[in-house]
Amino acid sequence: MIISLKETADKLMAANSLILTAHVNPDGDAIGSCLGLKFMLEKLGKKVRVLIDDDLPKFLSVLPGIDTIEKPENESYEADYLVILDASLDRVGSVIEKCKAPRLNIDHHRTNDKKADFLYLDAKRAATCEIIYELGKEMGVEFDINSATSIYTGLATDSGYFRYSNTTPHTMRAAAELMETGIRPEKISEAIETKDFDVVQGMAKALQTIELHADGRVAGLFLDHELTESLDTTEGFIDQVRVIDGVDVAILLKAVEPEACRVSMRSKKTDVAKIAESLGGGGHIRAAGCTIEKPFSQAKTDILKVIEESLAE
Ligand SMILES: [Mn+2]
Repeated sequence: MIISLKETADKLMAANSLILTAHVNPDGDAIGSCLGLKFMLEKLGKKVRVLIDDDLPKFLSVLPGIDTIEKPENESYEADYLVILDASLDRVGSVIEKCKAPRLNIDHHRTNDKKADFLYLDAKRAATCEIIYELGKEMGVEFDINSATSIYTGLATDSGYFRYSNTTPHTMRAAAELMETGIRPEKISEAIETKDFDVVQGMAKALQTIELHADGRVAGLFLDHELTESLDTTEGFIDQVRVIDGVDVAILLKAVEPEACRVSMRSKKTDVAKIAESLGGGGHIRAAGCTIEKPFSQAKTDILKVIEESLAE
């Protein structure tokens, strides 16, 4: 059932205990929205746990409360609601089986599968954290340095530090208001952008695989299984590709298994959410992804073919 922002706030306020979760392979928005909402709900006296069925990326260790995030154990979890943030139900791993509470889904992905018991979806928002900010206002919770740091992080990372086309005046007003709590954006971005030496070396290796296709309108990094295995992270790699002059669609393809490749896409004109959806994935018009259950070279051929057929004029 689709519900309004107010109904979402009412449900959260009426609950006593909540379990919050977000997608596997979590990013700044997934974790920022879990922690931001957790801090606000705790201020209202709620019992809140955050369960993420994955390892947390090191670059998010700057976030207050990151140590309170739990990995689901082999048990079942009780709560008044399971709140799924920044994803559809099928992207949260084993949490969905381990907690049978009514599903309250809060998301900004246009491609949300709408299978939750209650869904608040606003695809105009740059980040789920932008919705969490609105929920804070709706619930009348005052932002403090902890909730503001978490929410700001999601706003900043999902909007490319307020540079991508999803950035709106509302996004910037939200960020400005959060800044009033005393958070320091330069400290947050510095912490998030800090990389270990071997990560930068890995990026150098990955960048050597760069290829141009479709008369320079498509560019990609194509990481075979061996190279993918040797890398700790590929966070931010695609940004090195999307800046190339004349490139509309940037791709990062990683062979995460011998027979499965994960594809991320960014675009300037082409609707990559549509391309991702046609391959069983999802996302946003300008940033989307999917998994192709095929070996590296076949997956590469397939994705390039689909993209070249879908390029915007
Ligand atoms: Mn997001």
